[in-house]
Amino acid sequence: MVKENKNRIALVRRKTNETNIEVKVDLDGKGTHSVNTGLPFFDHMIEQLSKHSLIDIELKCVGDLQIDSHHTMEDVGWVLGKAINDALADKRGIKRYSFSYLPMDECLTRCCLDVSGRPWLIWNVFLPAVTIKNIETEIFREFFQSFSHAAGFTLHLENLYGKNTHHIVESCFKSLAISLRDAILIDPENYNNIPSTKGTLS
Ligand SMILES: [Mn+2]
Repeated sequence: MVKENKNRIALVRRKTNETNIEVKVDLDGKGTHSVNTGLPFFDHMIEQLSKHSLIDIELKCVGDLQIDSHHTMEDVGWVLGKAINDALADKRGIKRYSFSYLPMDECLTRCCLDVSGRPWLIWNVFLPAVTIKNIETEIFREFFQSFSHAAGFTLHLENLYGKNTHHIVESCFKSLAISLRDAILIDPENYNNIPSTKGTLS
């Protein structure tokens, strides 16, 4: 009964002079993924997002990595966010709100998410200005910025404490994944309604 919603699947392609990206998502997947951006650490993060949100993600990006990782990560964020937004369609029946606290060894990160159609990013995550395998840590904010805007998410990410840069970054992706899994679930008590008094979340 709940599954009367049509398949929540989307395919988005985007080609510019800087990146050529194709992404397919299935919101009702099993967390399977195939990710190739040319940036292994970034692939590892997108794989975490898939694994823990249960969103199947097939993603291929050929970007201008000879310049740096900025365009690739920003544009992947945009296209992935757009695909999730497309797959959500009118957002009928979803829970909409969720949050999670994600511990990773010494580190704790909180994600609060509203699948609102009102893009906003709060990024209270302070990363050492280092690089992880050719990725300057400041670029992770750009990923979450473009992702939240294209997805139409009000996304608040805050690292409460942590020392290890890899853990801090990974905890952001994982806490987003856990929140996302919950927020996009079809609520069996409310499966035919759009969860807004306004009547729209687009
Ligand atoms: Mn890791």
